[in-house]
Amino acid sequence: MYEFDIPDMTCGHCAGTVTKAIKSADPAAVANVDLTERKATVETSVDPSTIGAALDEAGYPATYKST
Ligand SMILES: [Cu+2]
Repeated sequence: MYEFDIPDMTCGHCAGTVTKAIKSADPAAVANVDLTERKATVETSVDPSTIGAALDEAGYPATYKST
């Protein structure tokens, strides 16, 4: 499980885009997006940098750590 900090995620539309980006990187990912905290916890079997890159590409640069 990884926790992504996504500072530019500010509204429901952003949260939708973020969810889509995570799913594009790993369709099997289980993503829990917390808009208030501007974070997403993601359960994935792919390398988290792949998800980071997809978020970057979607316009939401993120940092992540393993939890
Ligand atoms: Cu937004």
